[in-house]
Amino acid sequence: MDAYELLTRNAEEVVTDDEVRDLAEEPEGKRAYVGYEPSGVLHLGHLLTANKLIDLQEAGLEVVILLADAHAYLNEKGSLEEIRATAEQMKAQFLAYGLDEDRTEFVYGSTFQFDEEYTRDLHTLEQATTMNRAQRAMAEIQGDETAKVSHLVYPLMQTLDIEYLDLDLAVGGLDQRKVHMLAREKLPELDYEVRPAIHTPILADLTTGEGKMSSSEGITISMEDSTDDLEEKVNSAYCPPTRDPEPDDEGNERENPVLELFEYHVFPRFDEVVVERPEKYGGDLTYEDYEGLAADLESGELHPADAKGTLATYLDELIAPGREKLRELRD
Ligand code: IYR
Repeated sequence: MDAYELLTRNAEEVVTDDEVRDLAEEPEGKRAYVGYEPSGVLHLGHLLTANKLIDLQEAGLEVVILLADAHAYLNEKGSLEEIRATAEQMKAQFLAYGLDEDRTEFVYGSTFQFDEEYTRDLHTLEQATTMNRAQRAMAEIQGDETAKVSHLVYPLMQTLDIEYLDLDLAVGGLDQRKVHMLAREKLPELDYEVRPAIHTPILADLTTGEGKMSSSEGITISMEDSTDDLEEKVNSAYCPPTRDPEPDDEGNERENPVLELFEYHVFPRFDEVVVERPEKYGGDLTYEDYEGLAADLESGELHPADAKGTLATYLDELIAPGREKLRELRD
């Protein structure tokens, strides 16, 4: 797979395609980042962007993970000390998940975001941005609760991070896109360069296939799940034999979350997927890509129950090292 393909595969949006093509021409030594508000346990949402970081490392880029402690503080996730303790656990899980230790730099936001120059630039950005604009940038991240000044400062700081970490590429879930658009618009006003961004999709809720999978509502899969938890959760997933389910009775759009997990979590990390079946049910099935598996689910060759069992096995393999690490840290 060439560098451009590694950078863009499974991305929902690339801003702009020309800029990312330029970057893919000479990826060695270029710096890409994702920022995360620290939380003690990684879940599939974190791992989706981590998969992209692993792609980028394979393409030759250096990766910066911003442990966004000051951002989590603005978002009232605890005291800075508490937030930093959970960030250390997060770091260990990312490495256990498969990021290349030699090419991953972890940076605490608070190590540069309280510096005088950063603060001065932040105030300049505050002058240059309307409250409405900042609120809109934050809406996807924070939902309806953007009533505090801290919620308006947050996207402005995220904008400045791109400059202060000396980056060539910003990566994030689609929920970060409005902040990245704000950055594209505002950084030039401070005489800073615009950088491209790559956005990963937001996956659907596991049990309904509607809306988005999130850690606060519905079922999410995390580094804490045991093999049994995983089996139970995946077995309860919505999995009609199609990639394009009909909307529900109220007209809500639906996805097939089992197929999404194969596409965005399993196939990017494994060369092949084997569905184990007894001979009397046709024997094992082997897939080298997502398309083959999705087509067999649609034709009826692959039964949803077998797809789910296989998905649980592969997810278990992906999270096992992080689960082990968490256990060690807690003992
Ligand atoms: N807004 C992110 C956290 C975050 C991301 C970046 I990229 C930053 O520079 C700072 C914070 C979230 O929603 O988790």
